[in-house]
Amino acid sequence: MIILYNAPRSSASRRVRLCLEEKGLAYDNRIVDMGKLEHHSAAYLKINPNGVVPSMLHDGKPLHESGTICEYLDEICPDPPLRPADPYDRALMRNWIRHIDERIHNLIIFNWRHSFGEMASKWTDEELAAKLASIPSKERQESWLRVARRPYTEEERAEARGKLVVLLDRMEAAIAASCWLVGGAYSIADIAAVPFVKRIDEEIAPDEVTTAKHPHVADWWSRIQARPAFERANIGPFVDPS
Ligand SMILES: N[C@@H](CCC(=O)N[C@@H](CS)C(=O)NCC(=O)O)C(=O)O
Repeated sequence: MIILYNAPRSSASRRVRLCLEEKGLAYDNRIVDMGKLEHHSAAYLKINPNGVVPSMLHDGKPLHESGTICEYLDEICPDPPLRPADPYDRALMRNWIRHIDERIHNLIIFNWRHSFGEMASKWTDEELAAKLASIPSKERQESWLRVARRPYTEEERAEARGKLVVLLDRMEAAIAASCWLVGGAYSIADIAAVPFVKRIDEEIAPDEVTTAKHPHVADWWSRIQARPAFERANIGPFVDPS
């Protein structure tokens, strides 16, 4: 039995939902209320010591890190395959996941203000200190401190936006050569990129995922969104319509 602890708008959660839906695996969808900071609760930290979503329980065994979870799912349920058969291509797939995890994911933290800005700005200093104390990583303590007290400046946001667009440049070259990111077939590398392309396309730099700017990425994005699993994985809007 699979239990997925996740949040609807979390990029890392979206990856795992996509993977589960591609595989047609049934799962118990447990929503973690990030607005209430449930992911920093003592009970949740027992499942995921990093205090982030998603986490998965498979037959009672906990697993965290969305890229790791997707690879695990592909191992326990190999059909349809979501990893290239060729070892070299499989290594390239892992490098895409690593690149996005290490260089791209932290760039969208400047947009936490949409989800958490109003709430966090109302915390008293004592409340903020108590909340920071329950966050396991220094890096994420800093992220919450920023959203509560020092919102990202327009210059910082512009810098992050620029770096996100570089992801599209890298993807453009890969997709031009192979149709998908790696090895000529849809894989966990593509799944890893989906939530970030969604964010770029929807709110960060919509004119970049276009035939004019990144034609191969734009075509890839249409093909991704046409997949039945995309619909089922609930990759909805990140920002509420105003
Ligand atoms: N590398 C982790 C990243 C997980 C992560 O950062 N999750 C975000 C949501 S996409 C989160 O829980 N943020 C809330 C926080 O850090 O307090 C993964 O891929 O699972």
